[in-house]
Amino acid sequence: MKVAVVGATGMVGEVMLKVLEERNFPVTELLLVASERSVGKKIAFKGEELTVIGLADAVAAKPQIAIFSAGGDTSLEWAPKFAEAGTTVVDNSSAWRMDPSKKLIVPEINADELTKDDKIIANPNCSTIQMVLALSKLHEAYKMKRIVVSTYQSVSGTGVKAVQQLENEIAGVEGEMAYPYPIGRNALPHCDVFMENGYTKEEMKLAKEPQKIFSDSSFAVTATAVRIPTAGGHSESVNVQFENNFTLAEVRQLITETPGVVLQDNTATNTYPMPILAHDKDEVFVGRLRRDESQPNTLNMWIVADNLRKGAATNTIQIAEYLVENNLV
Ligand code: A2P
Ligand code: 11C
Repeated sequence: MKVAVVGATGMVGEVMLKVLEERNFPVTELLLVASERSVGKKIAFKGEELTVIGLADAVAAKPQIAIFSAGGDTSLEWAPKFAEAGTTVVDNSSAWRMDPSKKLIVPEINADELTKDDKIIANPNCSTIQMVLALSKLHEAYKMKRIVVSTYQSVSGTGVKAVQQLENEIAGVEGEMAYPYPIGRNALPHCDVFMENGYTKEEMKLAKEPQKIFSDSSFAVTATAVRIPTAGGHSESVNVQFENNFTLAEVRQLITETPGVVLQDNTATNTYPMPILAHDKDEVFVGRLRRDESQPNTLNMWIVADNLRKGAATNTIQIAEYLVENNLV
C-alpha cells in the first residue's frame, strides 16, 4: 500500500507513524505530509529517513490511503482533493464526523458499514471512542437509555502548546499559555470552545457521536468535559441507565468479552484504570463497576484510555487495516 500520513509532524502524526510500524501495516511507500513550514524536514520510519512533502505533491502521488490528523481546516480543504484522485481518506479531525454522507467508525463496533464507495471516513473524537467501545456489548445486551458522562482529559488532547504550558508550570518558568488559566494544580471545566447552548464543543461531540456510531438514536447522552493536569490519557466517569436489568457479574463478563477492552476492577487490591497504566496502550480500560443505587437498571463505571492511541492514531489505523483486509481500497 502507498500510504500518506497528513500531519506527520504533529503529536497524533508521530503516534500514527509509531503505530503503523508496530502493527506492521503493509506499507510499500510512505508519504509524510505536513504544512509548507515542514517541507524538507527528515523523519525516520522503519530505520529509513523520509522527507516531508507538501499536500499538492501528496495528492499528485495518488496514495491508496491517506490518514489525516492535521486539523479540521486542512481536512475540509484537502480530503476531497485526495478522494477525487482516488485515495481513500481516514480523517481524525472533527471536519466530517457529523456529515450524513460520511461514516463515523469505531472498527470493533461498525466497520462492517464500510464499502469501496467510502472515500472519506471519519474517526470519532477521542473521548467518544473510549466510551462507546466500553459500552458496546452492554448496549447490545441491555439497551442504553441515557448516559451521563464527566471527563477528566489530559493536556495532550489540546496539543503541543498545552503540553508545554503544563511543563512550564511544573518547571516554574514563564511561557505561552494554551489555556485561559493555569492548568497545573487546577481543573478547567472547559475543553474546546463554548457554544451557544452553554456546552463546549467537546461536550457536544460526546452527546452526538455515539448515536451515529451505533446507528441508534433511541438513547441520549449528556456530558461535562474537564481538562486536568495529566500529560496523557483521558478518564471518564460514566453513569449509564439501561432499559433492561443486569447483574454486575454479567456486566463484568461482557466487558471482558469486548474486543479492545480490558477489565481492571478489584477494590480489594486497589485495582482500577488510571492514565499512567493506560499510557502507550491500545486498549480501553474499565473499572469501578457499581450499581447506581439511586435508580433502577443503572451502572456507574470508570473508563480510561490513551487518547493519542485508541482515541486517535490506533483507531484511525485500525480503520485503514479493515479497508486493506477487506479489499475496500
Ligand atoms: P506542521 O508541523 O508543518 O505545522 P499538532 O496537532 O500536533 O499541532 O499537529 C498538526 C499537524 O498538522 C502537523 O503535522 C502540522 O504540520 C499539520 N498541519 C497544520 N496545518 C497544516 C496545513 N495547513 N497543511 C498541512 N499540514 C498542516
Ligand atoms: C481533546 N478531544 O482532548 C480533544 C482532542 O475533535 O478530534 C481531539 C479533538 C477532536 O481536547
